[in-house]
Amino acid sequence: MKFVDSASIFVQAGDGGKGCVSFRREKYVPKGGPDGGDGGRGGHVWLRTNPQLTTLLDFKYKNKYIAVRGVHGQGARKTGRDGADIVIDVPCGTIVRNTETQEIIADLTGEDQELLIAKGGKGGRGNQHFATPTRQAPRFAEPGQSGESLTLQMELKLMADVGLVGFPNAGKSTLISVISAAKPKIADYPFTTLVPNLGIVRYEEYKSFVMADIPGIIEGAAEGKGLGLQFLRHIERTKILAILIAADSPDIALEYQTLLGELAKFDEGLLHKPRMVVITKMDIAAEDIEIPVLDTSLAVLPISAVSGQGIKELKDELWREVSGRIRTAEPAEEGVG
Ligand SMILES: Nc1nc2c(ncn2[C@@H]2O[C@H](COP(=O)(O)OP(=O)(O)OP(=O)(O)O)[C@@H](O)[C@H]2O)c(=O)[nH]1
Ligand SMILES: [Mg+2]
Repeated sequence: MKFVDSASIFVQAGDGGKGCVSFRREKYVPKGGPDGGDGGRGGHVWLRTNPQLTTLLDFKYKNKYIAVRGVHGQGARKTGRDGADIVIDVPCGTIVRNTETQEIIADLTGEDQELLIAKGGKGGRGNQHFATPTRQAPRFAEPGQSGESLTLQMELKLMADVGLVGFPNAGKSTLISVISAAKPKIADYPFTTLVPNLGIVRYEEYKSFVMADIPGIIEGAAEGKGLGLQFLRHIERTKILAILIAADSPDIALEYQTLLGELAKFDEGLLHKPRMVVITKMDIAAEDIEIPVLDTSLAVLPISAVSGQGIKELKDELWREVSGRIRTAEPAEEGVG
């Protein structure tokens, strides 16, 4: 099983360059004053959120980030160059912990958010700074300071408004592909989606919301069946859940209960989120399909990604819920997302 939504990396900022010990040498001035320049600062290490990213998978292949040190100072008061900074791109929604203390350093939820995670060491001062009336020829300079280093534990909980939940093959990726610009892989076998996809759904002019498509879940996911429940962490912060069930399901009510059961095993709080049911693949539904009443307060929307049936109504309903314009009988519980 791939754990793409957590990763551990080591970051080390550069050390500062050494200050220089040097004395001015000019023609006719046999013994000039101290002119040793300062060392440059070591390179910093930054984290930066990149809305294009939806997994921490890249860190499986590269998990050490070491910035270079500052250049040492030189004679003639020449300051050494600073070491180049390293910027590490992470997805929005990355929670960063110090592995050693387990303390949360940051929850990077914004777009293009930057965080200085390891500070480069200051350069040492050159001997030009240490001359005094009684010590006109200091033969020493400061060393550079060490750059910070630490091991980070990162966990991703994607930032999205709507989370799609359903059995494999329910049509989650197909839905996100027709209502957003996301182009996920779609196929008629289970577990096509292995990493989450995010799509921006445009609604009228200037309005939009973000939808997350995650791998399918099956009965027993809590015990590790299928891809397990690890991806459910990505819907912990969504405002609402859309539960997708295919119209050709052998038992819609049972499928619904099974999904809720698995959600609850992962996090009871997920059941407190507002949710709706989307019956997909209506174009291949039996003529006499009867959609059972699952819950009287629940919106149930029949759609077909193929014919376009119900897509507009679904977008309307999603927008209403996401923008919080209507409140259902039960107030949406705060603090679970
Ligand atoms: N006829 C019809 N087929 C659909 C519709 N939506 C999806 N499908 C088909 O159902 C199959 C599964 O679709 P996906 O979108 O990959 O399903 P998924 O829920 O993302 O599946 P996993 O990623 O495996 O969890 C594909 O063959 C789709 O073409 C629909 O509205 N009508
Ligand atoms: Mg899929």
